[in-house]
Amino acid sequence: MCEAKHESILSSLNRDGYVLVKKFINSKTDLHCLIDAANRIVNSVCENEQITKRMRVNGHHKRKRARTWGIDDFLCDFRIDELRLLDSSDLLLLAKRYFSRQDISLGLNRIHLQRLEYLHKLFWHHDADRFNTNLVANIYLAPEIGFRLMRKNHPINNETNLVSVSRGEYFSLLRGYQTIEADQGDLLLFDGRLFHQPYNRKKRLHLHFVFTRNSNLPAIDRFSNYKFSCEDRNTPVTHGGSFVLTKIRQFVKVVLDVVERNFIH
Ligand SMILES: O=C(O)CCC(=O)C(=O)O
Ligand SMILES: [Fe+2]
Repeated sequence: MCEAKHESILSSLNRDGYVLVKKFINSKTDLHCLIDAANRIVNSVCENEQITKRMRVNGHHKRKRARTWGIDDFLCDFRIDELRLLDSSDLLLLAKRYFSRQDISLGLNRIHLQRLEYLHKLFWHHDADRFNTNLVANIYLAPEIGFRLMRKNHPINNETNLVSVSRGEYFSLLRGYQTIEADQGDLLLFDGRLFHQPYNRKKRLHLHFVFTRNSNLPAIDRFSNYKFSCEDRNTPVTHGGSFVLTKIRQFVKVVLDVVERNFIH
């Protein structure tokens, strides 16, 4: 990607906290290679409908095929030619330039998917508690409409802490958000500090990455099963287990936050 394009992406990102880069994956061949790779992984991970620790599932969707909305560490299953394709996509370079630092790495990598049409709506939340800590990138492999976020200058970005399940409910009536309308091949970059809400109604498939400072890596996603090894994460969990565990962790975090703010001086 040329220097002028990089500059314009970075300047939007610095101004608004997010940018939608149209046709980031411009070549049809590259796009199809990524789509095939993502579908291959989705099919193999979801093949026997058994939930593993790598899968993010939604508890309230009864139809099993609809439950999985994320697959962690998809890069483990990428072939070398597919990895090269991402390597050459300039994403890490953009992240380093955004942070103005060299010690930036890819932390979380996940495929987000939806194989049936229904409402996928998670809670409003931040992925980071300060600006310039996490840069989130989505590469869309299918058209997707609905992801919501607040521009950088929206006051709510500064007034809310990392939001949990219960507190998230209060934000369902928020106004003034941007709705992302992405086509195949587009890239969304946003600062993890922006308040955002995953929201879509149709099928979806995108690659999701979080870039961060090396020193933040173990803490990159407090609510994920990050500490498990790839092998361990492929083992099945009991019905809805990881979902329930996530909720409990989130709940404990809220309680600790409240105690810390009110009782510890
Ligand atoms: O798009 C999704 O389903 C989840 C994305 C997100 O906000 C997150 O994982 O923090
Ligand atoms: Fe998020």
